[in-house]
Amino acid sequence: MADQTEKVMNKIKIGLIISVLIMVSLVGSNIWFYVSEQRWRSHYQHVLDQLSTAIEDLQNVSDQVDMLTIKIDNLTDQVNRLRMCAPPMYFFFQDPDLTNASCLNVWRPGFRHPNPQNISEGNFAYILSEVAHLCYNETSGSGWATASLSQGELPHNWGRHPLLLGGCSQEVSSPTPGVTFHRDRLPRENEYILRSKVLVVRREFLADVVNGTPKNNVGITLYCSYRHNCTLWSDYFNPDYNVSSAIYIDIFFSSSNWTSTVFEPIEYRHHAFGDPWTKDHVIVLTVPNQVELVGEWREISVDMRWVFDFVFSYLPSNIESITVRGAQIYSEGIGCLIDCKIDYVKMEINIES
Ligand SMILES: [Ca+2]
Repeated sequence: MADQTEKVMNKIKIGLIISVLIMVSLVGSNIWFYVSEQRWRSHYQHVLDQLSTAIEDLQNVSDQVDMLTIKIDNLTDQVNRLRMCAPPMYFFFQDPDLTNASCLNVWRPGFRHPNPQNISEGNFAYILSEVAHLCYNETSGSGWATASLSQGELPHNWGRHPLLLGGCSQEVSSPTPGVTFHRDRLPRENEYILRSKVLVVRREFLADVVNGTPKNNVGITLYCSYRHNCTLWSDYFNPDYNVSSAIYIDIFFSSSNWTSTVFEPIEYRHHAFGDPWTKDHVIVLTVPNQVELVGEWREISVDMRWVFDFVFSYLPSNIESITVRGAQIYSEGIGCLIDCKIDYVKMEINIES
């Protein structure tokens, strides 16, 4: 009987020990879970705090960006207003009376022909006795050729000569890489005048032209870079001719073509995208009352407002300004000889207009 009782007691003891062990395990597990959860909660809260702080910082930055944007807009308005009120800038030529005979000085001579093997004899471009002498003798009929005197910066790295002048008047002007004219802020009518004095010495037929007729011009080219879509400037010195980087404004003082018996005047008015060599804009206009006769000095007067109105009417509307950077006076022809003299080329301001 005692043995049985002892056995029962032992079972009860074992049962109690197992129960105690289970209870201890459960309590230990709960404590571990509790501690883990507290740790996780603490970490989670820390991350949340960090994210909240980052969001606040970003919001502050965003507010500052908004304020800076408003300030930039205000400053832009002020700059635009100042531009509208600023005295106009004009460009002027160095040595407008063509007094400097040295080709190393202001006006630099140059010759151009698309087929170098056809460059003929008898071409010249120089200054003598304060007069420019310009002649091209295009004997091949194979391409337009030019004899010129240039100053300023020419496109495609063709030449960086003594700079044009810029300022409110010739007297207070100084060398500048360019003077900008905006489509909506052009000189007024009769305010800014190009004047020159020109003599056509000779025109002679020399060669037939395939799919054309012999032609010749005397005039001035204004080389310009341009700005489009408000911010982008043309890549003026890019040597790649497939990139449109410049605008040539060709103002002809005299233009004629060969009719098989005589030279007849032509009145050019056109725009081309891409001249024979490049993809640049070429805008061509002949002055009213152009020089037609050979052997007679003529004074030329051209209102630059008329020129710029013409230029911007032909350019795409996203080109809002042009910058005059270089110039050449020249005689050019195809299939003929064109010999001329130019006494002066100057820009005048009429402040009474
Ligand atoms: Ca002169």
